[in-house]
Amino acid sequence: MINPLNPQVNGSKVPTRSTAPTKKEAAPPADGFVKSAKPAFEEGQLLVRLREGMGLEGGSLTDTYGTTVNEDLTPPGEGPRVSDGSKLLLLDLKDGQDTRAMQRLLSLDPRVEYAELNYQYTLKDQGTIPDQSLPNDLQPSLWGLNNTGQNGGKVDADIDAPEAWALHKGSRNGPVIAVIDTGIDYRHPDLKDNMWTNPGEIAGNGIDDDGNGVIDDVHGFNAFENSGDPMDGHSHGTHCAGSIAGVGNNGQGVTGVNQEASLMAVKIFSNSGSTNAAAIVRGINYATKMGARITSNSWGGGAASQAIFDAFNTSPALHMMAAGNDGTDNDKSPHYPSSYDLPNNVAVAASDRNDNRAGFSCYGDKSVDIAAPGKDIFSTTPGGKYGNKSGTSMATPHVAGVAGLIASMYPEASNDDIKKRLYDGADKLPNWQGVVDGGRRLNAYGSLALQLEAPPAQQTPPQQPPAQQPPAQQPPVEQPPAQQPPAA
Ligand SMILES: [Ca+2]
Ligand SMILES: [Ca+2]
Ligand SMILES: [Ca+2]
Ligand SMILES: [Ca+2]
Repeated sequence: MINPLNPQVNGSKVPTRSTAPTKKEAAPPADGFVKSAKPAFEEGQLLVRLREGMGLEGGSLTDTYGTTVNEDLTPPGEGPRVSDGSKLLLLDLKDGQDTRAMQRLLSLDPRVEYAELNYQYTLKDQGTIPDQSLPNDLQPSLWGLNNTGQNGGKVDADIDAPEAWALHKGSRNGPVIAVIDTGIDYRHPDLKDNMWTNPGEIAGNGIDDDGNGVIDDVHGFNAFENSGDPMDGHSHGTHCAGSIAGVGNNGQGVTGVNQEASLMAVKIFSNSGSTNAAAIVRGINYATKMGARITSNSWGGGAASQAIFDAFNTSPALHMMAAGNDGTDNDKSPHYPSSYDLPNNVAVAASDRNDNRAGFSCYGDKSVDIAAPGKDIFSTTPGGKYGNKSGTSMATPHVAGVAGLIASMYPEASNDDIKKRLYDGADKLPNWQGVVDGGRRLNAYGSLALQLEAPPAQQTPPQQPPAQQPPAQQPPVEQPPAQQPPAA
């Protein structure tokens, strides 16, 4: 379905209210409105606004130029411009009159306020949002994915998920996204198809089939109880999981940032929401061992822990971390783990449906990397249910979701590549300047569409090397056949 609030038009030269007339070239118009280089127009027609006091019918112009009034298009209303015969007329030109030449001629006529071409506009079939890319469960409560101003929100205060889905919707064969939290209700009808399944584990046989130290770890790990069952008895982790990858387009509930994905449940908290550093490290280590590419960490506070730092630092994954809900400046009072100076973490603040900082959200020009929707977020909860939650906990899964989309669409992307896409593809918003680094608010489409600079080309001389050049020094080492590690 076409979204009527984001029409694609071309040819508009009219300054909008947000781009008041200036001498400067108008800034690129807001989302969706693109101006083509050579706008098309209706041949043989002009739109002419008469100066005040001219005849209602534009008859004097007809006398001068032989044009005829096709239609009176004077906008209705009380404005000063519509009083006293200041008419906007659609004029038909005489056969043989050149439209552009007549437009210039009429523009110079003292009776005419302006004369312009009758530009053509096309409501594209949403080149960036094909119909089939809009899942049937993109419901209005999901303002963070697509904000058309519903419920008092601001149009486009969102991550442009529909536009992103035109490029990539996620994949169940894609990167593993670990939700390091209170577990996931892996039986939730809007999550179960997007759960990671441990390929080496046979469910329910009481045997650690893949020898990873955990019995029957089919969809993840309960690091708190050290068991193979990460069922969520709390709700926080299930809610985060739905924002990352609630099953999209299945006719029920919600869609996540990823319509399809591979979600690993790593339960580090008890059902009452407590844990310790050891359980956290245990959980991170499991995610590392089992190949998580992205982790989502909607938790924090308390003491800095070198052990937790080291667990993250050792992991090759990219870790999204909530900035915290104390409403304070993390540059001044660090919040862990998001304030750890790691090469592979991203600290996330929470925005609201008007693109403002949620009042509870921690911030930090240097220590928080990006903002994302985190207030009044609708998502999955245990027992096949749904509900709203607010927090940087809810913002972080949006970033983890986009990181997952990036890693799925660009399987070779390094952590630095993913971070660059997240940061450079984000919306840079004035009211986030000085609040988070770069004033960034997550944009999924921008992150997927970003053109990364190609690596610098090898400066190889085109000529053949001189004949006398000695052969390249190769260590005369016989390469033994690679040792296959014994199957674990
Ligand atoms: Ca949008
Ligand atoms: Ca196992
Ligand atoms: Ca088993
Ligand atoms: Ca769904």
